[in-house]
Amino acid sequence: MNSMNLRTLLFLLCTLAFLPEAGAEPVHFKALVIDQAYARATAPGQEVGVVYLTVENTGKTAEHLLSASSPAARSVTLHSTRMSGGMSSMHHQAAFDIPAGATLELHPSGLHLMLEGLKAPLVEGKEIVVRLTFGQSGAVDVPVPVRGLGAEPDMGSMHHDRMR
Ligand SMILES: [Cu+2]
Repeated sequence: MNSMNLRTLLFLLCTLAFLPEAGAEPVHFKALVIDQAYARATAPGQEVGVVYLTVENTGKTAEHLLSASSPAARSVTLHSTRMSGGMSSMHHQAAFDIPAGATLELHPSGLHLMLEGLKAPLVEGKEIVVRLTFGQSGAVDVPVPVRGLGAEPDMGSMHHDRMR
């Protein structure tokens, strides 16, 4: 087996290994259901990390995710990713809207939470806690498992776009 095939095989094995565990157990918080939370593992010395999750608003009024924080990082910011000319760029967002009955989805190549000033590398298999603060519902702590680097395609990568 040449190295190319081996790399492909390893990638597939990693991907398959992660498929059944989409994230931690759903967190039910008032009218909100927070699900599929995970963070991406980081290399030593890497200052930023990324967190993805979904928030379903089962209530009858609009909700907004206003801010986030974590003991694992100096700050957590709300970001969007935009593609233009094959390049992806990130933009700070003041809030993420979650209309009544809708589900906010953070995912690679879209909206995400950015951990800035990581206090230690995020290690696959470990878990961090991220506090989400909503306009109506208030704050809730969400356990966020750390998944391997190969678990998902990179943010905004062509590979990811082709699969959609
Ligand atoms: Cu970002």
